[in-house]
Amino acid sequence: MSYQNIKTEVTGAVGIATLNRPEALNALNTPLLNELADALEAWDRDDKVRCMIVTGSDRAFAAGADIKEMQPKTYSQMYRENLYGDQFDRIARVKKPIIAAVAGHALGGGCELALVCDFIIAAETAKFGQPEITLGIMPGLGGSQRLTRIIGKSKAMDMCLTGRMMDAAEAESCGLAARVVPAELLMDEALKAAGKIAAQSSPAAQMVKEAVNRALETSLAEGLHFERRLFHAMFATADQKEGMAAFAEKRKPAFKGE
Ligand code: CO8
Repeated sequence: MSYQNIKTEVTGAVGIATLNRPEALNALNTPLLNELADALEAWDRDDKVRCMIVTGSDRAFAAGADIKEMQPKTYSQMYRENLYGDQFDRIARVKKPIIAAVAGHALGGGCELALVCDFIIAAETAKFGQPEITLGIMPGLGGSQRLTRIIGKSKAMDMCLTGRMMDAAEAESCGLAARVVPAELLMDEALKAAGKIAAQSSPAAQMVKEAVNRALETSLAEGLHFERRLFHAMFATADQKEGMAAFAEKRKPAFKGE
């Protein structure tokens, strides 16, 4: 598949999608988001890929949704086209784990793209923000919802109301970023984490993703019930037999994703 706005490669069992609109600091426009959703969905269907990374450049993960594309739109166009919304929904439905490897600016839709991935590994240079308010608008791709569930009301209000940026250290301390690493090690660390995930049972990794995401959507009692049902279901997989047999036999498991 050849793309114009992203670069893709598969290393081992890890699919890497690199946003590639350097002239616009990877601003997310419709063609880029279509390509990204297409690529991630294709890897979701491909048994050879078991984990994915979305990344940008040293300067910007993504400096937001494309302001120039949005500027002339009317209410009715935004509503009818659901601009960017369909692609974000498609990405949110990807079942395999996705790591966001973030360096530089992750602003507005860029921060929201990192949030729709499963966890964020940030370079020390990363800067997160929801500056929509400074454009006379508000977040529209999860910045008032996913962000609030992750960093809490007070910090989400601060980010969304003032439009200020958060550095990598603050992002890690409030749980937005899972880890912070030196910029030059960002892809090494992301690949190491992705490789580790890809080496596990693929059904187990996908069910973990589903269960953790469910925690953001439901009550504790419902979430615990859902987790328990998935846990029981794992005993129908060959990978559960293999993982536990390997432990008992003091050897490495060879998971087949079955
Ligand atoms: N959209 C379009 N173009 C952009 C964007 C963007 N979000 N960000 C940067 N660019 C372009 C600039 O226009 C510039 O292009 P040109 O050279 O043609 O003028 C080029 O990228 C480089 O940018 P700068 O010269 O500004 O680079 P600096 O290093 O000086 O500044 C910043 C970097 C601070 C990141 C600055 O570019 C900036 O403030 N960008 C905008 C950040 C922003 O406001 N992001 C939020 C956008 S709104 C949004 O994301 C809403 C999402 C919800 C959509 C909901 C739909 C349902």
